[in-house]
Amino acid sequence: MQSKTKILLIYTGGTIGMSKDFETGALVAFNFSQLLQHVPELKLLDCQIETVSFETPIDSSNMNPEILGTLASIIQDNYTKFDGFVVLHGSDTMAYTASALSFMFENLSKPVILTGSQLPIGDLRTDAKENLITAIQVASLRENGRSVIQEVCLYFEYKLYRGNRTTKVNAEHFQAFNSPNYPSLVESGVHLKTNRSLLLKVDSQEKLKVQFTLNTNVAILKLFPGISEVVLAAMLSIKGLKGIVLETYGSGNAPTEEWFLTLIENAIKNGLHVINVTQCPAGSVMMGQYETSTGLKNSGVISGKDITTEAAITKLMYLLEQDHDDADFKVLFEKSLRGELTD
Ligand code: ASN
Repeated sequence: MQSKTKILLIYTGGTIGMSKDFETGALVAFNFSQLLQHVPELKLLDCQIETVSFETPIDSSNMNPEILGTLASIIQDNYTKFDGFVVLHGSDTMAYTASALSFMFENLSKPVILTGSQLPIGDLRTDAKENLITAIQVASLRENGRSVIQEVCLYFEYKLYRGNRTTKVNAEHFQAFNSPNYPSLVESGVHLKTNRSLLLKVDSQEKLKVQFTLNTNVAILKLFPGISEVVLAAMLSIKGLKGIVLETYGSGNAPTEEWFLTLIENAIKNGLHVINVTQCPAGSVMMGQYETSTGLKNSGVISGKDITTEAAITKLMYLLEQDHDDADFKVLFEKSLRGELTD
């Protein structure tokens, strides 16, 4: 007889795991060993679930590279024991964590599904139960002895997305996430509909490689009409800065004023990696399409193509921890490592 699929449920914090103290009305983190009692439906699932909780659950606004490293260790330490992982996480920075984990885990052949909710699991109108139950079901999908999903994903409100393609788009709707440049991988309705052609294909012969650290010598700068020379100069001359994500207009456009281009050009000559990402919610950077991006292209600015800002900043933090010369760095950034951009 085939043994049941084993899923490790990791609680990091966030609204999903909080319950209302009916005396004070405040949201408090509940003891996660009682999870099965809170969601009796989990017993109906055809898989074996074990749970582990952060000692101190966090609101995801407090997520940082050190805690990401801890989360990556929990997954790696349990990698051979379990068939899939469901990470309960606050929604605020979930897209960043999903992006970061996708880079930190190379040759992943098991699902790592992040989910959470807008309302606590104990709330009458909660979205937590559906998100949790379906995330576990998706993580349990198997075929020919292998997991169907072999990448880091985010499940929210009836849709499974590639994690590094997501962005949080709404602070109060149950539909809190979107994946503007890549379709959803699974849709949950009466049936779970998997778009197989969209899934990341992995070479199952390759061994899992985990990078536990991320470089924090990075920044994000969003352009706006009126950005001044002193602001740009100050940002680009931050001590120790190794990389910056420049959120530009439209298809990667920026001012053509001489001071602007000279500052960018000199920063790149001095070894700074400058990534061009569009501030539009969807679409791609195409440097050279307009005169307003030709200067950036000629200066050696790296194209983020259709990557999200969340994936761009975490990819930058990931690659900066490795030893690449400038040319290799640009090539690696501009190609898809985990399906985060369209080549
Ligand atoms: N502030 C919460 C968090 O990100 C929001 C949520 O989970 N819905 O931890």
